[in-house]
Amino acid sequence: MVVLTEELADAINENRPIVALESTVISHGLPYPDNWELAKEMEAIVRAHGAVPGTIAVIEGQAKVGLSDDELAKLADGSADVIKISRRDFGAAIARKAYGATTVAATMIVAHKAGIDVFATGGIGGVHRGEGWDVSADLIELSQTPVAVVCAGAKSILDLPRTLEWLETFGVPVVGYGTNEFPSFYTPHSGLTLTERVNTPAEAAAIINAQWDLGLLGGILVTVPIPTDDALAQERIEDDIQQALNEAAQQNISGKETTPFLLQRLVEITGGDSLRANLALLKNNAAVAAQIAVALKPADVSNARRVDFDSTV
Ligand code: PSU
Ligand code: MN
Repeated sequence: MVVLTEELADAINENRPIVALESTVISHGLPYPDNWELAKEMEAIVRAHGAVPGTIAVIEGQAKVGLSDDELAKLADGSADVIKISRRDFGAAIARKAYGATTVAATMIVAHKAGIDVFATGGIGGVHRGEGWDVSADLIELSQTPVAVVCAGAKSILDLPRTLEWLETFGVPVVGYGTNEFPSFYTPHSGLTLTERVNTPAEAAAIINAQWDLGLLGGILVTVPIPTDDALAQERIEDDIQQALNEAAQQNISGKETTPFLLQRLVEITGGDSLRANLALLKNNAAVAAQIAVALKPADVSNARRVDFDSTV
């Protein structure tokens, strides 16, 4: 069962626009205290654009939407042992009354159970480079859970052509927001062309609505390029990524450790430049997601798709 704060339960019952936010980026994607400040800032940005933020995590075995300051701090400051939770990990984390930070996949699951249609994150997981068959559960979730995920594409630590192919195969719409190109997280460019472009929140909302109205209840990816001023230089970041990937291979990093390892090494290798870019795109995505949530008119869509939520706290 999913537990909502009173504010979020009210917002859902009153069909107000809501934006879900994930917590793996807080616990495993960014260093302290930037992660704590970012979590608070993303919530504030969502509010400033007229929507209610719902940060999602597992707290002492409860899947929660909307966190207190104390709960957010526990996820951010390293004082608790926080598990990285994807679809497969919920049961164990809940049974053990653990703290868990939710990935894109896990955040989509909880958002959908609560009746939330829009979710802002940094970048989705995808098909990793190499022949190791490391494919993020985020992709599978996008194919089966009706939440619109606003992101800056996928990082070029991944195999972006294969990631896009995978999304096409499994029927996930990928929409460029003000771009015809799949953004590659730290830069607006990847050289990969998208089939759909929108220029306004209303256009994005119309596509989301139309897809779901037809009963195609899967995820929709809205990809927003990092703002130009915050973007990193393409060639340099590619070299740095290659270095991080080489180190991961040398140290036999695998499974769920891979993405956090690469992100942390990149922050170190770039002397903090990748961190600044990451923070900037997360805030930008929060603003775009809130505008899409406002344009989506939750009254039209959420009620039909709501699954269930439990008590309020
Ligand atoms: N992208 C980021 N920062 C992150 C992640 C992605 O820029 O912290 C997290 C997201 O929560 C995503 C997860 O769902 O990494 C993907 O992990 P994996 O590759 O193990 O599926
Ligand atoms: Mn993986």
